[in-house]
Parts: sequence; structure tokens; C-alpha cells
Amino acid sequence: MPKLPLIEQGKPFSRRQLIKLGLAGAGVAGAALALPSLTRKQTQPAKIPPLSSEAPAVAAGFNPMAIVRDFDYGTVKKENGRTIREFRIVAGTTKLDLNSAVSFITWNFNGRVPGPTLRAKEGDRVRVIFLNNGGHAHTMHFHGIHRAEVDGIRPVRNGAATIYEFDAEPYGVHLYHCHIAPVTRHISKGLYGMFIIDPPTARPPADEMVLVMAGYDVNDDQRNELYAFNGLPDYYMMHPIPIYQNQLIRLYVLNLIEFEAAATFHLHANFFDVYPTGMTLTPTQRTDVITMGTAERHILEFAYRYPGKYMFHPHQDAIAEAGCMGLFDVIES
Ligand SMILES: [Cu+2]
Repeated sequence: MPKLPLIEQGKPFSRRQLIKLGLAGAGVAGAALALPSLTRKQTQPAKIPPLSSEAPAVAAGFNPMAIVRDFDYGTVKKENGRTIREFRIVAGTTKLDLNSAVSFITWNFNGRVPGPTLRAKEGDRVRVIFLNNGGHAHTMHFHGIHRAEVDGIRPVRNGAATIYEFDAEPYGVHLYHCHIAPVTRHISKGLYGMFIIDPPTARPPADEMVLVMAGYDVNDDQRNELYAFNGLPDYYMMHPIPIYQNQLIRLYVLNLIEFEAAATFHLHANFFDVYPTGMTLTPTQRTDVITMGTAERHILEFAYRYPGKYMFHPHQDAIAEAGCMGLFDVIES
């Protein structure tokens, strides 16, 4: 074994250092490693870092750092022995600075993009009271099992309201979005959100987060010029999401990028367990990149073994480099 030259970890070797190591001109063969268990199933409550005051809201009520762990369980009522979860959703418009050069009028639910992450337990009754103040006709179309009358394709004109009521089924990660044509426009303007139905027996405790990938067509050319996780391009690059080392992380990930056939989700320096559409209680796959068509969504679980900052992004790097990119900041614990 040659004497190791003094080097800094992660820094490129100089030619001289390579020669000393006997590596000049030769490829470095990687050793095959067995994959250890990634996620320790835990029973104690998840450790979740407090919301940082350094991660500012970018418009009134619009803070991607809050959105990432914000779940709306609705107002819980009992009617004839059944649990009713009542949600109040208002469609509106909000101006958002997507970056220092691009200001964009979003169409949104409850003043944020994505809309609130609505959450119920399988078998609950969901009642969504929808008021449209958005200036155009809009709807709320939910994925899930329900009657045609509440499928959310009948336009609700500006200033009007309606109620969508259905049973929460089946459990999984679902979504809702406006279904007025052209749907590409109504979705890429911001009218979408996640709809989580928890299984009858809760999943193990975890630091749970929502990441919705979407694009912005800022010049109406049927292409996206900018992309984002949870509404704002590059926000989580500027404000990394703090998580704890060795803590089970449960990501609810949804791809709602219009005008692209599919996008992938890739996590750096780690692997994740995949629960397709969130409809299983045991993972079906372990990988570090997963392909998702538009409206496809999954639960991804992982834990980080080492502290530091790690990127996540679609591996269509053009999409990542146009705003759909973020960082986890793994805090030593
Ligand atoms: Cu709409």
C-alpha cells in the first residue's frame, strides 16, 4: 500500500497524487457492496426539525418550506356515526415571482401552489366545499373511486360554489386538479394538489413530506420554461429541507408536469423503497431513480446514514436545471 498523499476528501486528485497511488492511466474498479437495510422501522415518534425562520414565504401565505410538511385533515365531524372530513377550497389567482426575472399569475386553490394536501383515512366521508373565485370556470376532479356526479368535470363558473362528497377509497397517494379544457393550461397555471388516503392501520412513524413536480408555461407556447418542486423554482436549492440523520423519511411524490411524457425522481447518495401509488404496505422495489408518467405518484422511503447536503431532482437534467431541483440537509443526530 503506497503512503497516502495528504488529500482532502472529495477533492480531485492531482496527476502527481494519482501516480503515487499507482492509479495513473488505469481505471478504478468499484467494489461490489451488499445493500444494508435502508430504513429502520420505528415505533417512537419521528424526529422532525423545526420550521426554519430563514426559509421565507414568497407570497402571502405561500411558503414552500411550510408546504412540504403541511397536511390538511379538514374539519372533523360525526354524522350518523361516520367520520366526515370537511374541506373548504377557494380557487383564486395569486401573482408569484418564479425567479428574479419572471412574474407569473398562478391560478390556485387556497392561495398556494400546489393546493393544500388533503388527507383522510380510508372509509372516511370526504366533503369538499368548493368556491370558485378564480375569474374563469374551474372544477376539482379527484382521483379515487366515486360517483359520476362528483367527478369534477362539470364547470363551476366564476363566483359559484359546489360540494364534492364521496368516500375516501382506496388508500394511497392520489391527487386532485381542475378539469376544465385545456387541462394542460389549468394544471400548469397551478390548479392541482395531493390527496392522501391513509390505510386503516397507520404506516409506521416517519418524517413525512410532500413533493409535487410541475412545470410553468410562462409564454403560452405549450412547453414549460420553468419547473419546480412545490410551486417555486429552485426554492429548496436556496433553502434545503432539514432532516435528521437515520430518521425514516416518507416522501409522497407526484409528477404533474404537463407537456412531457414522463419525468424521473432521483435521490443522491442513497436508495429508496418504492410503494407504488402508495397502495401497498410493503415496498415492491428499491432504487435511486424512478420514472413517473404525468399524474403518477408514489411513496418513497429512505433514511440518510451520513450528515451533509444531498440533491434530489428528475434525471432529465434539463428539467432539473430549469428549477426542479432541491436539497436535503441531513443534520447529525
Ligand atoms: Cu380550471
